[in-house]
Amino acid sequence: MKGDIGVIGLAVMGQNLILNMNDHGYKVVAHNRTAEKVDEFLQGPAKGTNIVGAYSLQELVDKLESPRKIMLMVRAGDVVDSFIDKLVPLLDKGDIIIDGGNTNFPDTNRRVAALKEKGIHFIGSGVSGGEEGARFGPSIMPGGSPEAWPFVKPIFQAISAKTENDEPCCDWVGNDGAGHFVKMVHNGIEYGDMQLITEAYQFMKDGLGMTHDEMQSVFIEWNKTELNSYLVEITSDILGYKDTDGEPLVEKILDTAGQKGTGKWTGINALDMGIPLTLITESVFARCLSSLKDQRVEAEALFGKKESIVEGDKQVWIEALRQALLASKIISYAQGFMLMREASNENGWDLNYGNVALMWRGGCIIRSAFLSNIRDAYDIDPELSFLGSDSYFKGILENSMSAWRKVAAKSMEVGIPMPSMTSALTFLDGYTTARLPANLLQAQRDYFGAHTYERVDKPKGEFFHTNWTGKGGDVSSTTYNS
Ligand code: NBP
Repeated sequence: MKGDIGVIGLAVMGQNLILNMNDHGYKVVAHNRTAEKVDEFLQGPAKGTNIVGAYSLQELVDKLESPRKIMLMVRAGDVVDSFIDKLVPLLDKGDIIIDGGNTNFPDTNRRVAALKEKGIHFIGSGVSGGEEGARFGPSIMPGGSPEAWPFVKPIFQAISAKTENDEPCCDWVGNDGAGHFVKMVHNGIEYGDMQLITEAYQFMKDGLGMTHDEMQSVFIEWNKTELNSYLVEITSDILGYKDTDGEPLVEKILDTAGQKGTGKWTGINALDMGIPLTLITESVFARCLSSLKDQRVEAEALFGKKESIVEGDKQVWIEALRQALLASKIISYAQGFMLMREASNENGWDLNYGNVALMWRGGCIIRSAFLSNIRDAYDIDPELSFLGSDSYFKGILENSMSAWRKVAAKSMEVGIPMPSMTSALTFLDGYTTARLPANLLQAQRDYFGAHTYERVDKPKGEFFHTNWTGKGGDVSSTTYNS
């Protein structure tokens, strides 16, 4: 009997996905560049299963049922192109290559188009959930050649995470690089969620002087509220974890955050598309700032250490912080969905935002109860342009406003950096202001560069230039927007 699917790449993700597929009754053929890893896998975790090995790409291709489905779980970038180049001469028309790595979506756009010319279908799929997700049910976000989806769907939906209603956290996202785009936004949102939690931690630790056990209890309680999520849950575990000397391990970890690029890509795309994705972008910059450790140590010595004491009833502050965190999180998701909407319009992907929320509901790092409410919001209005306008989320934003402002103001007053919570509030203030000071900005542009402006008392699209000093000419610049 031939194999149902081949997987190339036997590192943590590949091995665990294969074992997951095997558990669901699929016969998997496993290959890896370094052949010894195939043997190690077959004699180790795969021992006693139906998984078979292939020591060359030809052997892999020969062992697969038609149309062949070959999933790459290798390092993103050139390695994926190199495997595609080697596979194509061995494949038949109608065969399917799947890239399950963290690929930047323009690469997927390019690969779908290039392989289409050769009659090969290509799927670029986000896979989230790390090692445990891959093994027992990840969130899977596939996009690419739609003709390939019916062949891959049963396998992917079987191995994916399920919601409490047993719905698979995997569905077709859209054409071309849509799957990898949605995975990129997922990762950007993950950056935002993590940064917000760290800001709450710093406020509690430095501002309120709380112990780690106290903070752990707060996160345990928060996890019983609308903030219920995987990241809040693991934060409570981390805060309670003691090193061998009985002290909290988290305080012994160097405060410089790493990043692998997906948050940065999300920010770059937001700038390219003109979407104010402020919270995620601030979260990426917060990681960049954290990495300037030596400079920060010098600067603290130069400026003096801040005494960031927050006075007042601790319980009142903790509840205010919870509300600020929840409201900021709504803004982060609202901005992320604005970005997806713009990308969907620009690329003709026709994204289903309720389905995206459903795919993130289980298996992935940002899984949370909250995503069910997002799904409901898009069920009510599939074209919702701002998540905060949905009645459920609008209610939370309004109820949290006073506490959110207090936390933001206090953090500024005592010098606790909270870039994401404060920028989220500033965004909402801007978004809900019908008249912003951009009129003055347009006047400045026209003053120094004859960039022209539109008038509130004239039809849109009519442009005016004023000779502000009486010295300039009357020639205006062209009125394009980049
Ligand atoms: P890695 O990203 O560490 O990749 C390891 C695999 O890539 C091995 O099979 C390795 O082969 C192969 N490889 C490398 Br590295 N360089 C190669 C080359 N020049 N030619 C051929 N093969 C090469 O594995 P991973 O952490 O399992 O992740 C796989 C993909 O899934 C990545 O794109 C990753 O970003 C993504 N992802 C990872 C996670 C996670 O939590 N780790 C979560 C979600 C998505 P070798 O054994 O011969 O060196």
